[in-house]
Amino acid sequence: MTDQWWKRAVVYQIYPRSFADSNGDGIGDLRGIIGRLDYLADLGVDVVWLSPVYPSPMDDNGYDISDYQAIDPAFGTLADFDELVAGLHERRIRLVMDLVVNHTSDEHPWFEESRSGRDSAKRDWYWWRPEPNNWASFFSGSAWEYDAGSREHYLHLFSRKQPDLNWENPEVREAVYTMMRWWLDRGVDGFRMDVINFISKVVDLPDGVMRPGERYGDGTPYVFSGPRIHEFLHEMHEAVFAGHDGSLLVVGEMPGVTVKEAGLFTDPDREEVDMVFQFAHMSVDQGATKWERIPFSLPKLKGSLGQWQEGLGETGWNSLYWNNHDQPRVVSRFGDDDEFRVRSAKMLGTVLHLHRGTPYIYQGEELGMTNMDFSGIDDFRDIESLNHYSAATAAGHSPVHVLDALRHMSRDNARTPMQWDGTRHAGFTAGEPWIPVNPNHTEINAAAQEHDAGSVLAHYRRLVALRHDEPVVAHGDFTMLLAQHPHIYAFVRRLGDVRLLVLGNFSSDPQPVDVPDASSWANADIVLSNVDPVDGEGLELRPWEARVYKLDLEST
Ligand code: TEU
Ligand code: CA
Repeated sequence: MTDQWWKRAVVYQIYPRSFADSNGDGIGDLRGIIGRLDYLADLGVDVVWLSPVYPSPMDDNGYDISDYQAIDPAFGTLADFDELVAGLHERRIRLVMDLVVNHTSDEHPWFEESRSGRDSAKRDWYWWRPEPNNWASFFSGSAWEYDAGSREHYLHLFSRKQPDLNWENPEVREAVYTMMRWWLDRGVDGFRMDVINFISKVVDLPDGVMRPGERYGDGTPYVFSGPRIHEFLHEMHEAVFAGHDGSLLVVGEMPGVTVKEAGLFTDPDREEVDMVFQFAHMSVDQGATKWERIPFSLPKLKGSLGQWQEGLGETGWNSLYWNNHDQPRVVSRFGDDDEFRVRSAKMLGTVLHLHRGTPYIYQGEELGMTNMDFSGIDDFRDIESLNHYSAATAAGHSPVHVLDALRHMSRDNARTPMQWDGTRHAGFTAGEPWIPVNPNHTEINAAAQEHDAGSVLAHYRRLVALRHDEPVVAHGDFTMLLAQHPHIYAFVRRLGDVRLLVLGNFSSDPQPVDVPDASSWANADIVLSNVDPVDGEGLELRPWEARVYKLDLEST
């Protein structure tokens, strides 16, 4: 088995549109990232995952690609890209690109040729039907669009400008593998593969179940991890990754994936992917849809993450994340973004990063950035949010109610500009930002935390260092404790004679902690905490406190 270096790695996700703008047009770009490489090196991360920077009409901010082998002028040039790769590699940081091949843009030459006529050579590169089925799009409305020119409908699980590719067609697969090899030859170190478990569909596209009150059916049972998904991913491994003797990182984003399926996808012997992004813990505070909030329950969150720790304990591997460009900020969601913002941000990072798996830091998470207090619908930019607003209000939901749901769950909460300093527009741009900067940047910003040992940034640097220095963090097994405790997250990691006890208080009240054989931890060292421990107080955690004990049986 190749050296699975990514088990010791920490990944940093950059959403280029909102990271750093170098030319004052209010849109982040590659030269902006190049200007911040030392910041990433100081944080200690091993990999950068770069969300899409390819030419795109930007209907879904780049997840709608019209040319896979170039850079969108808004982000820069291929020369800028090569300079970025060189700058990262100089700092021993690898670059993982975003691979969006479940669908293309409707302005991609492949689709333009496909829609040019029913007998087009690329007609079968997409899903065309005389009549649509009843499937819903993830961005509201039908998953089908009528093309007047060729008088048929095409499938688009996301926006109508994101037609789904037909992976049943070997020409499509070969074209994708050729493109992937082109980027690897250019020095790229792997891929984050967008909704990659959607590429194999049940080919007769049966109607989905209609939920009461819904206009469209749920097609996901015929899309999630379809009949040929393992065949396609293994074929891709053979065609693209096999020659790279494990030096790459390949992570599949897989909405709806089960623990069992993930065990198959990430089993090294099966040569499919190294790890997956699963979403179970991202819906613990959601009702039937992401817009219907339900009260947060810590036992439910522990139940979900615990199940994945156990399920992939022997074979396979987990990705660990609270945030990405599709989720609201975790400190506002599961933490306390007011009185205890700094402490809860550190506690959430500690609890996540010490699980078994590869942790992902989303830009700004290491600063404790919060959700945005959006004033009205005009503040939003995200197609999913805007489509939901118009669909929900058209269906009679009160705009106030829908706006409230958007404030909590909209993806735009993750997409407000990176807060580099306290100046106008947070040092993100000298121009007018494409989306408003969070006014709390005057308090929450990188410059203020750079040299502050008590900052969230300093704590994340310590977290990354702990994974690099303590093999138990990367390779230890995982045992959940106090699974039903409503406020305490507690677990043990073990590797040989070394044990870690990780404790986190998810409440604004002090919490006594009664862990099994507590006495054995009495003479353990505290290797990380977010509140200066007071001696002799036994195992009681203050509000939002995190503490990590290390016991080395060999030395005691
Ligand atoms: O996201 C897929 C996906 O699962 C999200 O749409 C998610 O369900 C939703 O946003 C949560 O609310 C990927 C990309 O990460 C996302 O940015 C793209 O919009 C989407 O695919 C289509 O490419
Ligand atoms: Ca720019």
